[in-house]
Amino acid sequence: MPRVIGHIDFDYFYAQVEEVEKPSLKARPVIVCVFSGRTEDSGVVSTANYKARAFGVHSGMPIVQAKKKLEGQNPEVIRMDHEKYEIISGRIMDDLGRMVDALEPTGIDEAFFDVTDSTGGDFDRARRSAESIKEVVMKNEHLTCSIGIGRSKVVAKLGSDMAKPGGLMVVSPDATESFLAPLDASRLYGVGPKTTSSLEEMGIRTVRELAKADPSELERRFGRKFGAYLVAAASGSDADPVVAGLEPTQFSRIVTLRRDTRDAKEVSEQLSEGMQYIHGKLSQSGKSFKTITVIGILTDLSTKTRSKTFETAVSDLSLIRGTVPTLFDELSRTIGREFKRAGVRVSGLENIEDQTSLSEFLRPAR
Ligand code: DCP
Ligand code: CA
Ligand code: CA
Repeated sequence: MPRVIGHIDFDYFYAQVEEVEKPSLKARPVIVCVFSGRTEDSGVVSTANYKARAFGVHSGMPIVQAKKKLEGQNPEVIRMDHEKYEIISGRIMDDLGRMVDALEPTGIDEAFFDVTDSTGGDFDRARRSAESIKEVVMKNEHLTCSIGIGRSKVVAKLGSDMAKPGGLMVVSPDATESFLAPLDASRLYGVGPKTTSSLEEMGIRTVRELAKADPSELERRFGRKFGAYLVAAASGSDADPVVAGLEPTQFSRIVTLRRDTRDAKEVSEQLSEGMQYIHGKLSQSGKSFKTITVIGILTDLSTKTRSKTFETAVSDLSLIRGTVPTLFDELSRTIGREFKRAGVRVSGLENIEDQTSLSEFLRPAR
């Protein structure tokens, strides 16, 4: 049975999150920026929506240059809010985790997944799974994403790249070879500028040429491991498995409230099960946490948070239950609207085991 591997990538992620929060931005160029603080405009563009990209703006471009390109276009310049994007990313990853056999996040806005078992190796069923994933991301977060499906990570990743923005590309096992052959080898996952120029020295530009190259020559040039990877990648048969995110960095739960409200007690009550879930996750994984955050998504879909950090890591359910209403109470005083959805997150995770061994270590020898 062929493997069925997917890659999902959220479209113009930071900028799209900002559009969701403020839909009027959709009609305008948006740049999300990291300000370095030296002068008013020093810093770089973190990402831009497609309206801004049409004028040649891209990630990593100095803000000054981007503004020049967008002169007269009424662009919206937004300060990057990493915390906010992390929260939304975490929520999507939680949703995805429930829909696939294994999920391996590889960045804030992308993940590999495996649906071999749940589709029985059937690529038509895989297409339908990918469509429902896209629907769930749209329904819960109002975001578009791009998905590629193939028989290996390399093929899946290429598929999502080509499907951008908003598309779905399914490359069945039969179609893999002809899909890969004409592409530039530099498009293969893991093939950077250095490898590309070495390949060019060997007269290799396309994947077709790479697939025909002498494997021992590749291994001699690039080392055994990477050489063998290149051979496999060129035929879309790289064997790297999808490894479920090994070390969690946070646990969170978000619910849609039964009605819009600003009442901290009402909100906290509806998160009661969520807190129990988080506590269960902590016990299961043997973790304690240092920071607890309450998350409020307001009726205008903006996300507001309030956190408390403890000096030492804790894990009691009663502590979670005690802290959440207080934080929501504080948060509700600062907002001008009601909560539509609400959540709790614990982060700064530590292994309870490490703490024990540390205290054992510190215990005087007998
Ligand atoms: N990012 C960044 N600086 C970069 C590149 C990216 O801060 N030089 C951030 C902002 C992006 C996010 O990482 O929103 C994801 O990066 P992607 O390369 O996936 O780019 P986008 O999601 O912005 O766009 P695309 O629609 O092309 O995926
Ligand atoms: Ca993206
Ligand atoms: Ca990405």
